[in-house]
Amino acid sequence: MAQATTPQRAPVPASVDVVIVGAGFGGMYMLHRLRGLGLSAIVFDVAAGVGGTWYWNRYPGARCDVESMQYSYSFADAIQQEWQWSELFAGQPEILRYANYVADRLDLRRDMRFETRVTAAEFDETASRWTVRTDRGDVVSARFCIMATGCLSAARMPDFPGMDSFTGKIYHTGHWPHEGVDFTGLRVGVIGTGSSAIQSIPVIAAQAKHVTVFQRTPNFSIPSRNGPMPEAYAQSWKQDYAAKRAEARMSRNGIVAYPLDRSAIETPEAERLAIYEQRWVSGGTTFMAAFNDLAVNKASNDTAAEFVRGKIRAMVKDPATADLLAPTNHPIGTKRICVDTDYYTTYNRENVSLVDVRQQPIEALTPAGLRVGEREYAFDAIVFATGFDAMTGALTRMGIAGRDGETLAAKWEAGPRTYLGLMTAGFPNMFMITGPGSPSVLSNMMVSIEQHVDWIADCLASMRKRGLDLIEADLDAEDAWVQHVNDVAHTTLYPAAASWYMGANIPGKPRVFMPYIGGVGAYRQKCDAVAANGYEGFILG
Ligand code: N01
Repeated sequence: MAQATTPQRAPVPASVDVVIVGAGFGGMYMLHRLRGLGLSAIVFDVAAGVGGTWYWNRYPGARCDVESMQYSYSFADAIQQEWQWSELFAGQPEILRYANYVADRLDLRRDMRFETRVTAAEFDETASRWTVRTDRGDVVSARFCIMATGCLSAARMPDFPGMDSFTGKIYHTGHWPHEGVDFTGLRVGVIGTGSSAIQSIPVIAAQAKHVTVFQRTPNFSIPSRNGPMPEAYAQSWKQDYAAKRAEARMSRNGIVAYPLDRSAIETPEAERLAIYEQRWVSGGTTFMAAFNDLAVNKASNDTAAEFVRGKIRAMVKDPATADLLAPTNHPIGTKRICVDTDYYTTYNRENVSLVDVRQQPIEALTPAGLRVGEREYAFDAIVFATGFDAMTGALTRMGIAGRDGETLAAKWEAGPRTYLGLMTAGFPNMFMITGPGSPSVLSNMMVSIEQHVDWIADCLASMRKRGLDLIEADLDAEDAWVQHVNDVAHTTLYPAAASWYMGANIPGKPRVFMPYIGGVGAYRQKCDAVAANGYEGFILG
């Protein structure tokens, strides 16, 4: 958004131990840990405040699909005891309030500079330091650079012909206006049917004159069953937080989900359906933990997919619309499963219609709206719920250059390459929080963020103790890890879907399964073992 005047900021130091890019939950906790080690640090963020994802994604209905009691920091018991969540699944405004509360509580902002975009980070081999530049003319020298840039922060806008010709308003869910949008009486087009669309469509439909949804790929969505937080439920978590957090850290997805340790296909049908029904009634993404083989066995997966398709057909009155909404082109869960409030039943409203753009894509925006084939649709506003250049976009767009001036964008041209998702060879002293090759987006991000931040902080402390000041991923270790990430992904059904996990949503992006699917607990053990073995696979100097 254009700034009339450049906002005031506190001075930026010329030299620090660590530059952190990003003031979301990753950058916030990283700063806190670095302070605890007595290291100097500065955090840059293009936003005007803390919160990252929750700062930007202010679209109507934006809500976390990990339960509130689990989607929060665990590192400070006082904070987790005193913060009160009002709903089972917190909405964006409440999560942003929480981020601000933590920032206040830990006095984080004095080392943060907002409305400042990092435009370059270059490694100076002679000095073994990073030079970080910003769009406000800052030049900072740092021993370490930590990228807390988020996995879903680089919004993706398709470049339809005629984009500039549309005379109505254009919005992207990932960059929603802070003052909100009133759709009352308007004709609204929504492009996309991923998590953001599925959450926002019911809310927009309740306001707008008419909503037309353009769907390329239908998605599986599970009802959230959100509601006010029962006091007794919150207390049961708070009383047992230490044990529950420990369980989440060693779990598959960083969520206490009580997975059933049995195969779907080997369970008699009546019993299997009863289990699905029970998960459906309790709601949320833990539906996928109903059996232990839904991600790896197609026949088992089919039973879950068919169960959800049956639910969609039962909820949506018009059979043709129900058919369009029932996904058949990917196994359930292999595109990020969605969680909703009244999504499918919204299509029973008179003022909502669905347009299939799989065979016949959106061709162009026009002054009045958009065109699909011969047909033009007229709108007052178009909402792009078209997602993100996930996992790599924020990093490759930043102007990062390592040894010999090699850019990260060039190194990752054929797909991201990291060791443990923490570092990439040729870029010494540059860490990533929840980078590609780590469980990140396949997990409760809070759990994965804390694990990475703790690992990095402990690594820096260990280096200091040993008098070391350089760490870099070893290329062989990186190659082996990339291979392992790939091998594990291909034991699952995930690569069968054209998902953003695979880079498939960005034209020309290499098709590589980017996150690590081996499980949060197993991954943590691997990272801990690497550290215990003297940072095996890293070159230290
Ligand atoms: O983005 P998406 P999102 N013409 O990439 C469609 C997290 N999240 O912002 O599938 C027509 O999932 C595209 O179609 P297709 C969560 O991890 C979490 O919704 O590529 N359609 C797709 O339907 C999530 O997965 C929460 O065929 C076009 C949609 O746009 C991730 O963020 C809430 C198109 C994009 O869906 C991203 O979700 C929200 C075109 N040219 C988000 N281009 C919660 O915690 C794209 N599409 C609840």
